[in-house]
Amino acid sequence: MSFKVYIGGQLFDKADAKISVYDHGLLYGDGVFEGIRSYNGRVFRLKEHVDRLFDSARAIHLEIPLTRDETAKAVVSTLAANELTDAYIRLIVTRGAGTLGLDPRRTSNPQVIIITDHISLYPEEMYEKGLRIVTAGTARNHPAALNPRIKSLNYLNNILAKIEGANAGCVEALMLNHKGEVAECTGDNIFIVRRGELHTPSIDSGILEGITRDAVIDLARKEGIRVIERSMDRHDVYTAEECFLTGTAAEVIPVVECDGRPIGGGSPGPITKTLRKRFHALVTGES
Ligand code: PXG
Repeated sequence: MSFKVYIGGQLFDKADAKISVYDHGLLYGDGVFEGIRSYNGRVFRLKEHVDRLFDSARAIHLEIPLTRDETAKAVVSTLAANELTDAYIRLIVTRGAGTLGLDPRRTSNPQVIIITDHISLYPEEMYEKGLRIVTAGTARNHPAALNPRIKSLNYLNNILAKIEGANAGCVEALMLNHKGEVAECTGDNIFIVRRGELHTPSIDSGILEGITRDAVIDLARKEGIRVIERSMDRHDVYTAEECFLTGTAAEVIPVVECDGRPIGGGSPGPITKTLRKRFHALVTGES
């Protein structure tokens, strides 16, 4: 099945969904994006994703040629046109076509692109048994260089870490910040359980403020679990009772080993399992 792609207000067949090779999104990774999901025909936290997109755009001085409301409506109508109910949505805004030079003032027409497709999930076995991860040697972008709060089209920082993970036989890799503290994984935020409480790196650890992360923090608090956002180091991960990752694609996924050290008992823990269940109920509208 080939889904129609939204570009600048029009729907195109996949084969005809094209933008200029002079687009600075391609030439320089100059643009921003969101990865979003819909469950049972309902887009999860669409407003939060659109708000983060607009914040990312503002931070790189990019004006999105739609209002927030129009952007949200474009996502919903693209899904409807493709008759998708459980989908993965990639919302992209590029700087637009320009000259072969960095200067964004010499570009015009930022492109709004919406791709919708089926979601490709991690195998069920990974949720049952948990992931092994390794620490990448590549540090997360320094916040004073490219702030990790910006979800930009330049993902090379994370891709380099992902390659290191793949070379070690892992689907995810842990990234430290420029101070050597735990930041996040290449496409997921990280949590640990310590003495029955949930700990996760704070935003000023240099991370993307994950929408799944926010939802899981709320769910944990509703369960009566204390949540602490702070700076963390690898000692915290190595000595944790439990560890899990959160992200739009992964949802809540257990981690059972980091850098060859088993975490807790080496299998997914009870708080992780509860939060995964609660998250699933939240996204599918069961609670
Ligand atoms: N950290 C980083 C660096 C991310 O890219 C998250 C955390 C989790 O954020 P959300 O808002 O999704 O809970 C992300 C999001 C992919 C893919 O194809 C990855 C993300 C988003 C969309 C697609 O691997 N990561």
